[in-house]
Formats: sequence, C-alpha cells, structure tokens
Amino acid sequence: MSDRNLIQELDRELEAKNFQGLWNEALWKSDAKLMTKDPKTAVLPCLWKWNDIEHYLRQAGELVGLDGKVERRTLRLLNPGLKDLRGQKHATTHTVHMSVQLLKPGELASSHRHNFGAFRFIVEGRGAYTVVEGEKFVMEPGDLILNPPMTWHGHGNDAEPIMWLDGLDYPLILSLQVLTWEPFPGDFQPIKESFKSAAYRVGMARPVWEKAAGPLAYKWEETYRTLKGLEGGEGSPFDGVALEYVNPVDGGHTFPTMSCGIQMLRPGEATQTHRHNSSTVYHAFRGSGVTVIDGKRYEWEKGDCFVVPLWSWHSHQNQSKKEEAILFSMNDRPMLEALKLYREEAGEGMPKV
Ligand code: GTQ
Ligand code: FE2
Repeated sequence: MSDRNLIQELDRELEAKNFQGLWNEALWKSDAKLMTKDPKTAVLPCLWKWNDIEHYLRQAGELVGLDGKVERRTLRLLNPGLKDLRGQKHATTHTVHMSVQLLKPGELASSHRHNFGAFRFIVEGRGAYTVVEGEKFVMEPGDLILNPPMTWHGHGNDAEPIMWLDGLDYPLILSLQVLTWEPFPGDFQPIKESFKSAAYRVGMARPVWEKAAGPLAYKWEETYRTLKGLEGGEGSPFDGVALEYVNPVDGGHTFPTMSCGIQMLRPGEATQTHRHNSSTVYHAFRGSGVTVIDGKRYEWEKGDCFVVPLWSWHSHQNQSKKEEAILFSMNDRPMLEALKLYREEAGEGMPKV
C-alpha cells in the first residue's frame, strides 16, 4: 500500500475512535481559511427602516394577542449573513439580539426570568411600565432600563401604545449552552408599591448590601442634559459627543456582556474612520445621517436600526446643517475585553464620508 493509502486508513481508524490528525489535508485546508491576519465574520451590514418596523409591528398588534401562547409581541432584527450558517441561530449579530416590542393599552406581558441579560430603550409612547424584581419603572421615550440576568420581569400598559427596543445577549448565552428561562409562578409579579430603591441606587452614594447590579433606569432627561452639556467640547473623533451608560455598581460597562451608548452628532459633524473587533447595533433616535461601512453608504433617519459588523471601517455623518442627530447603540465590546481580545484601529488617511 502507498503512504497515501496508509494515511487514509489511519485517518479512518482515528475518526472511528474520536480522534483527528491535523495532517489531514482537507481539514487543514478548511482550517487555513480561518487563519487570516484579519478576523473574518459572517455578520453583514444591514439597515432596517423604521417605516417597515412600525408597519409590521402595528400589523402584528392587530393580529397577535398576548394570550398566554404569545409571551412577547416582538419583531426580531435578523442579520442576513447569519441566516444560513449551519448550527448558528438567527440573530442581529453573532453575539447580540435586537428586537422591537409593541405593548398595547390594557395589555400585560407576563413575568418571567432568564439568565440572558436584557435592556429596554424606549422609542415611542409613554406611560407603560416594566416591573423588574417588583419595582415599577415607568417608560418614556429615550429611557434606558436595565433588566439584569435572573431578575423577574413583566410589562404592563394602561396608557397608550408603546414601542421599545429590546437588547439581549441571548445569542452568546445560547452558544455557551447555558441558557435558562422560567415563568413567574402566578403569571405577573406584583408591584412593591412602597419600595422605590431603584431611584436611590444610582447616585454617588450607594447601598452597601448590594453586591450585584440590580435593575435600574437611566432617564432620558438626564442623559440628554449630559449630551447637551458636552456639546461645545471636543467629543470623540470617531463618535462625536458619545456617552456610555456606565453601570453604577462597578463603574464598568452597562452589562458584563453588552455596552449601551448614546451619541450626538452635531449639525454637519462628520467623524473619522476607525474599526474594532466588537460589533455595534445602532438605532437613530433623532435626526438623520449617513454611516459609511467599508466604503458603502447607509443613509438613516429617525427610527432606523443598522449593524456595523466587527472589523469593518466606519464613520458617521450628520447630514443636517441645523439639527443634531442622536444615535443609541449597543455593542459586545465587554465580552471581547473580558477575554482580552478587544482591538481597535484608527483609519489614518481613510477617505471620509
Ligand atoms: O420582554 O422579556 O425581545 O424575554 C426577548 C425575550 C423581550 C422580554 C425579547 C424577552 C423579552
Ligand atoms: Fe424577558
């Protein structure tokens, strides 16, 4: 027998015993495709128009009730690049999910808990509320409400139709194969009317008995005041007047897995190009502009959502000379930093918008 045949025979024998030799040519060839100087991702840039989101969500609002069979009325933003990947669930990026949720007046979305983290960023409508660990958080446009892993939560609405963004680290938790989910015994968790600790949890003086971050809300009024206060300053060359929603418990990222941000692009402001190996999902909260991703223009207006995949060159521009533009965003940078994998590069001399 030739050496080649002998190797093939060896490979077959190894396979039967759950081994694999890296000398296997086909294997090395497919591995070599991954061994590149720059990271490779299946995540594609994608833009979802608010017109579509709103249209389909309202349609679902008429057709789909929250009757116990439907846990949440949410529209998921699916990345077209992840659809056909074998074994990979549909998601907005490989690590995070963004959905838009509609809750109509008179509706209750039952309480449950899970070990994936979640946040709500309110887009439209006011007066509905979410109950997290018995604490009632009234939802108003621009508010960010954190729903840490394993906290019980349900939503209620006795006001007007409301739409908000759900940000979830679900795809990561799923790929780690540790996902858990439980319904609340008794359907909706009662509100602790007398207990309003969330309001006191976020200041410079904090309760000593709380070791982990509980639910909390960043009210739009305060966020906007900070943005406006920094308006006359330098800002970030890549992001304009950009803020991270810092977690007050440890001063770190919003979640151990996800970071949320809000950035104001001043009238006519155009940022420098850069790239990093975290991916970002954006939502245009105010104004309109264009984001150039690897040389391609993505024009966005109020309500639109879009993805900037990891390692793609990108820059933003506010196209209005008069109005400010405000982008809300989420990214998976904390996951990469925790693993000491985070990298970024400035695109010196890269063409701008
Ligand atoms: O509102 O609790 O978009 O559990 C996905 C999973 C929303 C929620 C989502 C959830 C929720
Ligand atoms: Fe949930």
